[in-house]
Amino acid sequence: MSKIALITGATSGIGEASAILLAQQKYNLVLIARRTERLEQLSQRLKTEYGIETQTITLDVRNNEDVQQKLEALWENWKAVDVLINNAGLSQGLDPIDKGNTDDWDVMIDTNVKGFLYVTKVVSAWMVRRQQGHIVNLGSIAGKETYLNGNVYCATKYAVDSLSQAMRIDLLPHRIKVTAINPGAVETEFSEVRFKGDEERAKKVYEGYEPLTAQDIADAIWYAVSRPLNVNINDMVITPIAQANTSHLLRKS
Ligand code: NDP
Ligand code: 8X3
Repeated sequence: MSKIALITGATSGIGEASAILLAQQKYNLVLIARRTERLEQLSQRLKTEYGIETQTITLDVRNNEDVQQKLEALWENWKAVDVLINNAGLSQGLDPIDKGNTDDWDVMIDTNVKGFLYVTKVVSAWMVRRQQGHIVNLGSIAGKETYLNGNVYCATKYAVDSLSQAMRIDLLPHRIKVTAINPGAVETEFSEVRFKGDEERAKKVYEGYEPLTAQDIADAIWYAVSRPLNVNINDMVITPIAQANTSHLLRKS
């Protein structure tokens, strides 16, 4: 029987690349994000190219009521989720703490921490029922080390780091694996979102070196997911060769 993975933030970047990779591995997929058209296009593509089954859920993970209602509305057979990829997340703004936009702070905290928790609560309960499952959380090197003006985004990813450790403890009696994947610079829509559509500024983030691709991170996720049952990959930090940490990046001038 095919396995099932539920991926949040499947319409772009790391989530989309993970969906494609898991479809290649014949996983049936529950694809979640806010942009319905993109979800439908991806779903059609994966069904046609890889012959898998999919469910799409247009969902803003910040809305706890919707998260509960829309996830619980899935047919029972779709609740046998083997792999949850908690990937939906974003950064908004890059300002010092005294000049930060509090609306941006709310969006980051509500999405990266609260939304991440809302989805985890529902899906981990399904996993506990079956006494099996694997949760993969998208943290960041920003959750290992703070950088200039990263303040609130970094704090949300520190929260993901802490909650990954907490989940590993709480879910230990239920044989549920928890993996935290912590990438450095990956060229996706991340910087365009951070800079609110300013493509020029977003492009500059990746200039002068070769950033990671979403596929590189999907490969790392697949490595963790495809280990034997007795092996759990707890934590991975992955950077481009040009990046030592959040503030040391070697760019060609
Ligand atoms: P993208 O912007 O390319 O993708 C983000 C995804 O999250 C989109 O599919 C978006 O879909 C979804 N999303 C955002 N907000 C919500 C929401 N409220 N509800 C549901 N879905 C939402 O960025 P990445 O692929 O780079 O980012 C994926 C994860 O990886 C994030 O958690 C990010 O913090 C993390 N990360 C990224 C790094 C990078 O350098 N790119 C490095 C380290 C970690 P939609 O807009 O359709 O809802
Ligand atoms: C994304 C990586 O360094 O831009 O989490 O914060 S960074």
